Parts: sequence; structure tokens; C-alpha cells
Amino acid sequence: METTLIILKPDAVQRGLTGKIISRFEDKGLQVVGMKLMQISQQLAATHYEAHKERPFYPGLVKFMTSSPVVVMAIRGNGAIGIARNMMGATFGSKANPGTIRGDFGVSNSFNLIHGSDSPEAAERELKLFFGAGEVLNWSRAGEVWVYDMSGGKAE
Ligand code: D4T
Repeated sequence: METTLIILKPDAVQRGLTGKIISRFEDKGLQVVGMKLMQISQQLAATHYEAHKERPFYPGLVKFMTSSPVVVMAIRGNGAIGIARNMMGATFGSKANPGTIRGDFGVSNSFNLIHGSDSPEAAERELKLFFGAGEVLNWSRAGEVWVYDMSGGKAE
């Protein structure tokens, strides 16, 4: 099972879209194992986006991400990182396909509603940045056996 970091960005929170977006992950069958509302500090934004430090959009990106609360989520499932990225769609709503989160809920070329880790290495790093010890819970879903075929002893 993979666990990925999802951030519902300030525009998603301000536009009241968090419930709809969380429902998409739940409806898909992915498991929410961590979730909180928080305000991202300058320091945390700088660490999270350090790979983009030299990019022209970096100052605006940090300003946006620290401007208003976000919802951070840890989401788990087989292949959860790639599944979540596909559900998010292309980087900006103006280009993202209908049926994706960005494609259905946004039109901007700057505000893009959601972040998702793009690799297992990124997920591990980012989950540690946003969740402290004990904040990601290993809990059993009652309906797990109807989400995955467990007959072979592992989730398929
Ligand atoms: P994230 O990382 O937020 O899940 O988005 P993507 O993986 O789809 O996009 P990215 O890493 O290329 O960009 C990270 C972050 O920077 C913002 N951004 C990006 C921006 O404001 N202007 C730009 O031109 C680009 C390329 C949006 C997402």
C-alpha cells in the first residue's frame, strides 16, 4: 500500500470545495489515514517547494500557499500516488481534462486547487513535513474486503 500527501490548497478551502474533493477520493476507494486544517508557514512552504526555488512563479506560489488555510490529507491505497495524480489532472484547470478534479473545478493558470506527491520518494518526504508522529493513523476499514479482492491474501 502507498500513502500519498494531498493538499487542498487555499482556493479549494476558500471556494468551499473541500467536501466535494474529499468525496472523490473516498468514492474511488482510497482510504483517508490523516487529515487536518492548517495554515502553512513561510518556512514550510519554502521547504515543500524548494525544488521550484529558482522558478519565476516561486514567490507567487509561496504567497498563495501561505495566504489562507489548507486541508492536508494522507491518502492510502494500492498505487495511491499515481491514482491520485490521475484524479487531479493536468497542472492547471484551463488544460486539465473534464472528469479530473482540476478539470472539473478550476479554470485558472495559477490557482490549481490541489497538490499530490508525484513519487514514492516525494510522498515520504512530504508526509513527514506535514504530519507529526501519531497523526497518520493505521486504521482498518470495515468494508475493505469489498474495496479490494483479498482472496489471494493481499489486496488486489
Ligand atoms: P503540484 O506539485 O502542486 O501537485 O502540481 P504539479 O506537479 O501538477 O505541478 P508542478 O510540480 O509543475 O508545479 C508545482 C506548483 O507550482 C505552481 N505553478 C507551476 C505555477 O504557479 N506556475 C507555473 O507556471 C507552474 C509550472 C503550481 C503547482
